[in-house]
Amino acid sequence: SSAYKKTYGNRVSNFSNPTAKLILETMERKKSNLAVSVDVTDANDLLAIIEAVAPYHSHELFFKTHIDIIQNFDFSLIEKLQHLSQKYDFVYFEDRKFADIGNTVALQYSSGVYKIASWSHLTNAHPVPGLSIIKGLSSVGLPLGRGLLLLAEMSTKGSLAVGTYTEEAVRMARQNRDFVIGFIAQKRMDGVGSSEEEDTSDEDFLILTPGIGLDAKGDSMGQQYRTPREAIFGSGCDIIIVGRGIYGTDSKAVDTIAAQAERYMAEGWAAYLARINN
Ligand code: S5P
Repeated sequence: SSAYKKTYGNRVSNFSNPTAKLILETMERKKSNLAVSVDVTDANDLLAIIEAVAPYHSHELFFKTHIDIIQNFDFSLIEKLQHLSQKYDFVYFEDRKFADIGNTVALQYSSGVYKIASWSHLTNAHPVPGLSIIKGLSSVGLPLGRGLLLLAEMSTKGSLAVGTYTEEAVRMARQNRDFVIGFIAQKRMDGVGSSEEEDTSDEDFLILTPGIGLDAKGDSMGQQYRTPREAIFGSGCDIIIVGRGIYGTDSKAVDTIAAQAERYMAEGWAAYLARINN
C-alpha cells in the first residue's frame, strides 16, 4: 500500500482524528516508533520506569499501561502521569481491551475508579461485539478527541483473531474512520476485506504491533516475539510495543532499562528508514 512507503509526517493528513495526528507528528518529531509497555503492579515502579526512560533519550513515543494491575492505585497517580506526559512529550495508551456491549463499555471507559477516557489518549477494543462497541466508546471518546484501536489480530500462539474475523474488524474500522485510527495487528491492514468496487488504494490505518523481542522467541504462556525489523520492514507495522524486552523481569536498574529502550528505539527507527528508502 502507499502508506507503507510514506513518511510518518506525510501521513498526518490521511487522518481527521486528533490523536492519530498527534501520534504521527510525535513520531516524526522524536524520530521514534517505540511504545513502551509497562506491566508492573506498583505505582512507584511505573513512575520510576517512565522517569528512567523518558528524560535521557526522550525518544519514547508511547507508554502503554494496564492501569487495573496497579495494587496501590489512587487518582493522584493519574495526575503524576499527566504531568510526566507533558514534561516529556509522550502519549498514553491504556491497553484496556474493551469487549462488552456499547452501553457497558461507555461506562467502563468514562467512569469507575480509572476514568480512562479522561487521561488516556488512546485505548483499544476487541471487535467481537460488532459495531455496538465502537458506538459506545466513541460516544465518550470522540468529543474528547481520543482514538481507538481494534484488535484485528493477536500475538499469541493459537489466536482466534484470524481470517474473516480480522477482515470484519477492518470493515468495522473503515466505517468509523473518525474514531478508529488503526489496529493492534501483526501486519498492515490497508485494503483488507474490501470489496472489488471499493477504492482502498489510499487507505491508511496505524498498526501497533506487540510481541517484539530481540533476545527471546516467546514466554511460557504463549506469547510469541519477532524483531523490530520483521515487524516494521517485513510486515509494514508502524509502531512496536515492547514490554519485558525493555524493563526486564527482575532488574529495575535505571541504566539497564534506559539502554534497552534506546536499543529497541534504534532498531525500530532503522527498520522504518529502510522501509521508506527501500
Ligand atoms: O496481541 C497482543 C495484544 C497486546 S495489546 N499481544 C500482546 O502482548 N499485547 C500486550 O502487549 C500485552 O498485554 C502486554 O502488555 C504487551 C506485551 O508485553 P511483552 O512483555 O510481552 O513485550
